[in-house]
Amino acid sequence: MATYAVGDLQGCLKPLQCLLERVAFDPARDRLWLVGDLVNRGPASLETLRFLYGMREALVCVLGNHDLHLLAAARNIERLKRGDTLREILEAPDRDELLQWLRQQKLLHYDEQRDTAMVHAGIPPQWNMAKALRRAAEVENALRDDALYPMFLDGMYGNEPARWDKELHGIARLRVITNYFTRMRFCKADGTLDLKSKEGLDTAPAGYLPWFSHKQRKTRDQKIIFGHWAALEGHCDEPGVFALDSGCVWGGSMTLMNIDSGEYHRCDCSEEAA
Ligand SMILES: [Mn+2]
Repeated sequence: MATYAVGDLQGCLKPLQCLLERVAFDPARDRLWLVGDLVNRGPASLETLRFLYGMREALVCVLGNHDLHLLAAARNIERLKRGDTLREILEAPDRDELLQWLRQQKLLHYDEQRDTAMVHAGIPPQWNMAKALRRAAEVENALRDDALYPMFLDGMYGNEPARWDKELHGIARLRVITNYFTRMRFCKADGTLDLKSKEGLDTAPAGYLPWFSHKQRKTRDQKIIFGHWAALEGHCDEPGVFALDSGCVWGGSMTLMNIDSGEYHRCDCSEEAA
């Protein structure tokens, strides 16, 4: 049995299949961790979601910003933006089954045995793992709760509040938690977010650092696997922090990592560029 993690799929199925073939992945034996952003922008979002659903017993999955956007667009089609490639999912006969599965996924996964976490964007420097898991559970609970679900999806958009405060409540509280786990790149040591800069490390606004670079980061003793930040091109110099988004949908490559051996595999995505 082997356990792998793969970077953002964004509706690119062929490179995923290329990687799974490369390592002779067997869903009855092996496990695949997904860093989220399973869909959108790429050419085959519906096919990708169906493929994953078919092997769901072998998966560990955390949600990305594009996955949450899909769930919100399923409630309100007006949420679809130019460049989204989600309509095929919303019009599919099996959409409810697929979206119901997606809705059950986590924001943060922590494997105690390996002392390894997986999250789409990152974990803010001021939270230790136990705290991060409790905060993630608040949003996971809202996603699963029929009464909270519409309130959450309608209210999750926006960049404020820019910083966590334990006194926050309601949708503002859920929004900042969601922004940390699914959208963060740069922040301050106290967790103040900048959600505008999306490029490489040299584009940090004054006073901000990549979330993983803060010296006092409370998760620095754990391994963390993340995606979301294509401009890093799959590289991160921070020990124990593994950036898996290598920009497949932008014509880069898709990255698969064997979590236990640290071995990397890449499949080219040039044909998948949207
Ligand atoms: Mn993302």
